[in-house]
Amino acid sequence: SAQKSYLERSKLHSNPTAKAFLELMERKKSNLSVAADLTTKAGLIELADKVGPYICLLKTHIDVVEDFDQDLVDQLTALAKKHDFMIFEDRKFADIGNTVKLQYSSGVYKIASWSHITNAHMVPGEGIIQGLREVGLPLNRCMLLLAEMSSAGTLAKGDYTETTVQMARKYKDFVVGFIAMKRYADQEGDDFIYMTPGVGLDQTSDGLGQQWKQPREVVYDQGCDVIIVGRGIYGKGRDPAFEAKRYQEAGWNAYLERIAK
Ligand code: UP6
Repeated sequence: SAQKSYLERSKLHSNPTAKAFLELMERKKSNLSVAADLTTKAGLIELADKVGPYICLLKTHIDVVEDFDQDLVDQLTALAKKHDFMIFEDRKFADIGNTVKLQYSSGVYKIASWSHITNAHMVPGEGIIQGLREVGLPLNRCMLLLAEMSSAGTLAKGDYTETTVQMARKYKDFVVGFIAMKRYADQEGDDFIYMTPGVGLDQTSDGLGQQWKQPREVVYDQGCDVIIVGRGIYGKGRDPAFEAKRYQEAGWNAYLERIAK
């Protein structure tokens, strides 16, 4: 499906949220997700409003926000409507099925109530998908599996990555894609959405293991669908709206080039 347009893919997708997401990407001409890793509510809302016009997906780490409250969720939800983007809480669940059910539905953050997409590690085995699916499927949510990571020395590779892909195939109604560094070979009926973090136009590493690649390498060479960009957009001295536009163009042009291959 690397050669198909997001719109063509949306028409065939069985998960309603993935379908709506692919449509949104095409409508907005954006395959950019901003990783909004800010620690205050005001900062997060301000960033979401500034980059909103350029993104398809706002990626949050809600547990780093010091003054989290329900009003933050309400405001993010309103901004998602205003600017036409979806929300992805990058929770990286990693526990047994019963525990992740509680972490996803309950507690301070009630992630399932507001986040269209979330994700999980496969370390615990397939029970983690079953648990999240029980909560998320009735709410029309969907999830990604972390098949690979962007960081140096990651253990998510080889057999681990392969088994993760097989598990996604088994729960296709809820698992709609991967956090991955490259697109994997399609099997009959596959249409996974590939989202790739570790993207930056100006720098290649952060001194803490993060490795940044160019948008074109990710989307054109590796065939991934969504570029996830954090500090390249909101980092010190940067103008987030200006940078978001720059990454939106880079990501979209690489996609147009890819489907024209
Ligand atoms: N992230 C990665 N690599 C992964 C998975 N997730 O960097 O393999 C997440 C980080 C951060 C964002 O948790 O929120 O993507 C990357 O931000 P950056 O562009 O500022 O490095």
